[in-house]
Amino acid sequence: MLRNKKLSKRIYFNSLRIRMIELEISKRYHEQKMRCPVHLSVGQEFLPGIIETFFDKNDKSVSGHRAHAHYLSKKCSLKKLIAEIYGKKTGCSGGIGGSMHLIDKSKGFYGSTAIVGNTIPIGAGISLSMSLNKTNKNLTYIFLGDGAVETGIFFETLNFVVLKKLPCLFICENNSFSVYSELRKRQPKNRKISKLVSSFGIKTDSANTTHLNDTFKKFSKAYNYVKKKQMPYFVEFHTSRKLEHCGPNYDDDLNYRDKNFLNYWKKNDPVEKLEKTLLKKKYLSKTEILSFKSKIQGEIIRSFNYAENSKPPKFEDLNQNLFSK
Ligand SMILES: Cc1ncc(C[n+]2csc(CCOP(=O)(O)OP(=O)(O)O)c2C)c(N)n1
Repeated sequence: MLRNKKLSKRIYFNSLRIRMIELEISKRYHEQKMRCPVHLSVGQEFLPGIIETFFDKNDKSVSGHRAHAHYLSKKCSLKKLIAEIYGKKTGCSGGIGGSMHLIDKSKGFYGSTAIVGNTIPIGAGISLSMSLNKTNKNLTYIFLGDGAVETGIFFETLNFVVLKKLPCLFICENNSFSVYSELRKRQPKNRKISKLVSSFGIKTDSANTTHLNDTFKKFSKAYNYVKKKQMPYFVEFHTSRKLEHCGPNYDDDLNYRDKNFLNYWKKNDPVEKLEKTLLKKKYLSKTEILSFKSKIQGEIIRSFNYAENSKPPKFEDLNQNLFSK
């Protein structure tokens, strides 16, 4: 990836954009105009930044509570995302879903929900319909966290997709925590999620998102495999969130995360690392970074203005979209 100047710059732009959007939500959250809980992806932007570059509108995605970056990786509208968080009718779910219930079927984003693990079987169902309809070679991304691996439906779905040979790509963002509980307190020591999954007879891989080239390579390999062979694949990406589990604040002072863990991710922040690498390689100049930032900031301001100036849904709108079409 880092040998390709244009591609690396695009991934940097995408990741920076997600970070700036999430930080703006965090900054404005205290105004109390966004009245839904928000699970922000600050620290976890690099992978969705890569995924955007593989965009195919006929591929589908499903996600969970921390879905802003996944929605944006499918090129869905930023204005509609912000309006949704503001509870406005112009939002991507008509303003009655909020941050955890995003959807834009026109771009292949088939929804996120708040119940951990809930969309995993939905993703398998979408892949099953792709396989039955013998549509062009497409795939479904199933985004999940390390916590969702502990749900029963995850294992039922793995069995099903292996049995039916379905084109789904599981993207497990392992940030080592489910709310305040560390992985090693929830699962046996030395267990690797990717190894556990491979015992189902599904191809798996893992990468640490601070290793930029390796992350790109592993994602690209998995994507091409599912597209070509129309078989499932699971990749575990190690990552880390910078903010609290839910909300706009930093909560490192609570000490539920080990100092060494936090320092490691502070020093190895993938977006900052990518920026430094691109500057060193002279793929990017400081002036270009400033121009990226001002372009993104302009889009962010327009999107927040759009949300603020939009109307809320009417009471009768609650009865809309109760059934899927
Ligand atoms: C079935 C269910 N159990 C518990 C919760 C409460 N809950 C919300 S997010 C979360 C943690 C999920 O962790 P993970 O899947 O690793 O995602 P992350 O928040 O780390 O991105 C939990 C337990 C829930 N929403 N649904």
